[in-house]
Amino acid sequence: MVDGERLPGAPDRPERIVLHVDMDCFYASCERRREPELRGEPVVVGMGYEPGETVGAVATASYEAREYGVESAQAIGAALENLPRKADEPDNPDAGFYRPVDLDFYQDVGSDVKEILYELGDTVREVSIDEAYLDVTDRTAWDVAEGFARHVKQRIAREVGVPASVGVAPDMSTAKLASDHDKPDGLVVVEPGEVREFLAPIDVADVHGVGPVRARELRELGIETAGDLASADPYELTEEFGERGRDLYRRARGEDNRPVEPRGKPKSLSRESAFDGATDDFERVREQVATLAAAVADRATRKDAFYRTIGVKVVTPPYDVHTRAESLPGPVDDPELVDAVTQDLLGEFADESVRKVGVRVSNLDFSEREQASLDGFESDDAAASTTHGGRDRSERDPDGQVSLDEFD
Ligand code: DCP
Ligand code: MG
Repeated sequence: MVDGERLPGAPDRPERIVLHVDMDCFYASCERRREPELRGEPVVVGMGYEPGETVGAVATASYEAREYGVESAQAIGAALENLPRKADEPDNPDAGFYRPVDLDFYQDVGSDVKEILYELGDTVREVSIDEAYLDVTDRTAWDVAEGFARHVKQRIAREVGVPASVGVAPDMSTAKLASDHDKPDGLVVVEPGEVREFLAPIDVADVHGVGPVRARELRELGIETAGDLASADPYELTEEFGERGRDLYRRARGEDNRPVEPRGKPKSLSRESAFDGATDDFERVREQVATLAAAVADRATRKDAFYRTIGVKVVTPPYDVHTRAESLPGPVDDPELVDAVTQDLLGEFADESVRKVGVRVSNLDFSEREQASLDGFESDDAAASTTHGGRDRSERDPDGQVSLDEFD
C-alpha cells in the first residue's frame, strides 16, 4: 500500500490527542514537598538507605544532584563519592541531602496526582506511580492543546505541589517521547503533521520497545535514530526481527494505534509500613495498623471499591511473614469495620516483637450498586460481636492466607 493511502471505506477518524504525564524526579520532589528547604538543592533518595549509613541504592536524584553524576540504581557509596552528604560536610557547597525511600508517602502523592488526571482525561492509563497517559481528544483541540497541557501541569503543581513534564501527540509512543524531551518542567506538543520530523533525530534506543540488545543490533544495521528506522525497509526489518521489527518501524513513523485504555481493576488494595528495626511496643503496632487501616479504607472509598476480605500482615524477626484475613458475608465499604477487624486480627501478635505491619482489603467489587445490607455488620454492637467474638481460624477465608508478593 502506498504511503498515506487509505483502504476504501476506512473511516476518516480524527487524529487522537494523547497526553503523557511523567513527574520530575518524583521521589525527590515528594521529599521537597514536605521539606521545602530542599528546593533547589541536590537531593538523593536511597532505597535500603538509612540516614548516616552508606548502604542502599539511588532510587532517584534531583536534577541538581544529577549534575554531580548521581543517577538511579547507583550504589549510595558511589553517589557519596560524587556528592558528599550535607550532614557530614555542612560547609561544603558541593554537598547534598540524602533521604530514605518512604513509599507510602509517595504513593499518596501519586494518587492525588492521578485524581486530577482522571478529572481531566476522557480515559486514563496509569503506567506507574508517577506516569500516566490521557486521551483528551474530546477535551481539547490541537490549536489549544498547549494551553490544555499547561493547565494540567499547573493544577498538579498548585493542588499537589510537585512538578510534572507533559507531552502531547497523536499517539502514545510519541507522547511519551515528547514528555521526556524537555525534562524537567517540560511541555512539548507534537502536532499530527510534525510527528515524523520530531521523531527523526531521536536515538533508536529511546524508541518504545527497543532494549539495549536490540539497540545494538539496529546500530549494526546502520540504524542510529528513529528517523533511520522510519526510512528502513520494513520487509528487511521483519526478516531480521520478526513481527517486532514491523512494530518498531511503525512506532518510528508515529503509527502507534494503541488506544489509551484503563488498566484492569486491582485485585486488592494494601498499605504497609516498617518499624526501625523491630518494636516490642504493641501499642505502637496497634496505632500503626489503625493508621494503615484508615488509609486503605480511604483509598478503597476513593476508588469506589467494595471489599469482601480484610486482612493484616505482621512481619516478625528475623523475617517471618504472617498473614491473617477475615471474610465478610458480602462486599462493604466500611472504614470502621476495617479498623475493628484489623485490630482484632492483630490481637494474636500482642506478645511478639514486630518489624513490619500491613493492612489489605481484597476480593474487590467495583460494580455500581447499593452496598449490600449485611446482617451482623449493620450496627456497631453487631460488628463488635462479630469481630471481637473470638472466631477461630477455621472460619477465616482460606484464600486470605496471602503471599508476600500478593500483598503489595
Ligand atoms: N525509581 C526507582 N528505581 C529506579 C527508577 C525509578 O525506585 N531504578 C522510582 C524513583 C522515581 C520514580 O520511580 O522517582 C519514577 O521513575 P522515573 O523513571 O520517572 O524517574 P524520576 O521521576 O525520578 O525522574 P524523571 O524526572 O527522569 O522522570
Ligand atoms: Mg518521572
